[in-house]
Amino acid sequence: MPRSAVTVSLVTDARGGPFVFWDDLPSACRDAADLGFDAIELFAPGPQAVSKSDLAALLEKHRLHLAAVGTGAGWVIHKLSLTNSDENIRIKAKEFIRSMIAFGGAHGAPAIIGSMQGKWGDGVSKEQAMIWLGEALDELGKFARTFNVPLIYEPLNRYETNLVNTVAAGVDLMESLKTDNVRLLADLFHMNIEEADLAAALKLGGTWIGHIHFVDSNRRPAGCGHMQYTPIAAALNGIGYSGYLSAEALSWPDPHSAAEQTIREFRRLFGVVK
Ligand code: LER
Ligand code: MN
Repeated sequence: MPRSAVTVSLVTDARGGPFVFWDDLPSACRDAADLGFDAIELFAPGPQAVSKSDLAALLEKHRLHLAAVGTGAGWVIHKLSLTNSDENIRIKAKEFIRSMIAFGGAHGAPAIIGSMQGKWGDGVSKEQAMIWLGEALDELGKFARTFNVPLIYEPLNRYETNLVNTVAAGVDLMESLKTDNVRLLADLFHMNIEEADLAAALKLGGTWIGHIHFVDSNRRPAGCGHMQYTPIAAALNGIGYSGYLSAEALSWPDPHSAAEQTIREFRRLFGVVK
């Protein structure tokens, strides 16, 4: 049975981005718990954003899990990427991601590599970028295992990366790795741009799929665009998906309404009453 999660951003520079709750972690946790979410997904500026004990206390108080932590701040704030032509930047990108793996891992949550994958071009060939990306995923996936969590890798749409845009390309990348501790994130917003058939892509992803960004075609909360969720839910049930459906959506029309809309749609699709 899939579980529900909702995003919280503590990254000021990401304002306007697809996150439901913003800035105030305690009140986001209260609202998420009151609405009946199982977990929050945290987008933080770095591992120091909230102490291990404060986060553990908040999660415990509200009976929430930590679904995942994003690493995108390494790109948004520090302009780091795993495929930059400068070796020093690639090393710093891996250090940042390691710190976020440890941050999430302390709460049983995996880290997500999305925008930190970077792009090819600017003197870097696609072949070279894919080699660097594969090596980084192997190294970081192995590190994540020391916390008993997988590492989550996210294909993005063509306007955000030119490396891996589809679930099929993501599966090829997963199968080329030495580690078996990396899983794919299927973000329905990116998939709506890139996939011919979202349900077929999810079936193809099968057990490689470890996390879902649950959102509508226009990046508004599920149910506020033209996404066809019935075949998506059937595909997820068909592959036995039991991970999170996490609302990485615009806080439209406002954070509370976006979260409420998401959990209503989640329950309608998966029939879960907490
Ligand atoms: C960005 O578009 C996205 O979907 C994030 O989850 C990854 O940085
Ligand atoms: Mn996403």
